Amino acid sequence: MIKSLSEFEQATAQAKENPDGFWSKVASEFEWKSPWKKTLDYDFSKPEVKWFVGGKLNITESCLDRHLVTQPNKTAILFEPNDPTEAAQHITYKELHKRVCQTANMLKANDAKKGDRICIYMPMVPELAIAVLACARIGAIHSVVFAGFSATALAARINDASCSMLLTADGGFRGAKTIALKKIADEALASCSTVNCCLVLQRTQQEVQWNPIDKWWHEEIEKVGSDCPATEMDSEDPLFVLYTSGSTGKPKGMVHTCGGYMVYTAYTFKNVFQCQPNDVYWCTADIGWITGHSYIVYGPLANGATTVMFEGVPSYPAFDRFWEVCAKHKITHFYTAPTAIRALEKHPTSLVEKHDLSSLKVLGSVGEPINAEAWHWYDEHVGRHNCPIVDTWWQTETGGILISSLAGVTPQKPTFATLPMPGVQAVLLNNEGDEIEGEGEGILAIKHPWPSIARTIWGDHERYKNVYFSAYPGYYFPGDGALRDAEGNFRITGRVDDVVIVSGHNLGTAPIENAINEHPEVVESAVVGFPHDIKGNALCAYVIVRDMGVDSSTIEKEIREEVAKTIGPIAKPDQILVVSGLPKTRSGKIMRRILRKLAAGEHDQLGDISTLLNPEIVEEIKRQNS
Ligand code: 7RM
Repeated sequence: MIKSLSEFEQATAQAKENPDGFWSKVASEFEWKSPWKKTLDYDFSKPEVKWFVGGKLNITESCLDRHLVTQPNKTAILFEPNDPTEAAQHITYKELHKRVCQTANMLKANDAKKGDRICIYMPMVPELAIAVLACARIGAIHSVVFAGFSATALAARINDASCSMLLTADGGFRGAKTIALKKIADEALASCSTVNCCLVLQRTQQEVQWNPIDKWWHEEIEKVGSDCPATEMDSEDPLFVLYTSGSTGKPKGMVHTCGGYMVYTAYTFKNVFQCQPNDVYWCTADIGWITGHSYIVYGPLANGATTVMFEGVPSYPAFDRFWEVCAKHKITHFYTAPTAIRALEKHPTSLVEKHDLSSLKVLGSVGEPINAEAWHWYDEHVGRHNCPIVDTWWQTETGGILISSLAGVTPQKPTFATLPMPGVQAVLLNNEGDEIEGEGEGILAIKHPWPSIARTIWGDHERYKNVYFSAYPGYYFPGDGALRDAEGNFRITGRVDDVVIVSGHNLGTAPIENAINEHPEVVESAVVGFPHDIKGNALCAYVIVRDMGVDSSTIEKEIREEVAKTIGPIAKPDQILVVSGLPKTRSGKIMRRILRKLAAGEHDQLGDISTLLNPEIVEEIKRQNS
């Protein structure tokens, strides 16, 4: 573990000078069945990336087996149910190992084989993490689909990867609601011909329809033993596919491989969060997202940490649920998204203050740029100015954190993700693709591969090349803009695809949103372009205000003044709509594609909005717009 700024600087220098030597040393801390012959083979022009070439392993041996010897009775997974009156579960490493092996045997007994794709559509219960690890145990490629997705979205993902099996549950609890997962799965499977077995976990005990390919999890698991040797995998065999939305409608199945993913997620977990042996680490994401894969399951378990799985939502039974759980389990590390912080920030601080949060040592943020107000609220009310905040920038495609401070070790700076991890060569490019030196603003790009970079898009290597390696040859292009201060700290400014040309001026919507968010009444905003007869495009700002009862014409005027002052009069929005919410993906990202259509008046061309967190907000905006 990196323990000081000078150790960090040393690691960064070593990794830059000799990446192979650096990562080879890191990788030697894990369980390998046989060593690799070459540390790295890559060519960004193809593109092709291979790490730990020829190495053989099974990731579950590093996540489970090796801890059996050293800490069998330590809690591996601490499960906190949706219903606060239901008992929490403490699953030790020994128990987890046993349940993973048993589940792996259940998959095998139902014909699952190495290389098969298995879709997992489950609520946030321990069996979800166990299923993921069971797939890894037998070398089946898991494809977890977030349990909030619709039947159409689920079917598209199952078909894209030709999954042969589906793991699901009768239903799931989410706040005051229950979600009929089996019913949605049935609807999806009606158009999925490759699936020949559906294993159903009982969670809600609700009634379900039964089809010939369905089997009850609890019956199947009874039939098998708990001895399951780990299948030998090549370092570059796929570990999983995870879908992420693209700029077109078709989701991209990002493929991650065994060796590099293990090494990098474990390395970044250890150094970013600085977990100590008795700490209790809680990442509030869902395992349906990359954050859950890397920093609920694989990263923490590879480090022998205690990782919390939370089934519920921040608002149930009340808006203090996060803080109640922190106090209950004496959480030391709390990792969440800015969207959650902003939602909670709207409620009285007494909801935070009434809980004893003195166990907290480190706070984390992920998913979008964290605005200054949310950062300070988090720091003051949750961290009580006593917890370093790690603002971690990364993507589904990157597998692990690329830019972040190391908690309490490297300096933090509000709204800045700060410095790249050792081994990550982040650069800023101008529009011509030349590197910008020193302080500046531009397009973020990465020069050299890190071990957990996605290797391809499932079934579409050409798209992988076009999206990530073609715009700026020789670099990985993540699609985000950034600025860098004199100390080399990066601040991610937002997606660079969100650029609008107004009267011939290229305007990034992210800085305009930042300016609008400076208004004390504004909680969150989204700016999009829409066609305009004279300007080509004009700007529409959707804003959420603290108090919906306020006089909106005053706010509109003040917002225009603020934007004119910080960016220039050209960036003043033509239209400002005060709304009660913004259409968001289930992981909290604003769906600008939908806002653009709404601003353009194309109300009937919104496409599939069923994957939204809050589809009802679309109706509200439509009404306001007409
Ligand atoms: C981990 C995750 C990736 C996109 C990425 C950014 C944005 C994520 C931050 C951030 C600013 C951050 N994967 N993003 N983290 N922007 N600061 N700390 O979210 O594939 O779902 O999204 O999210 O735009 O490209 S993701």
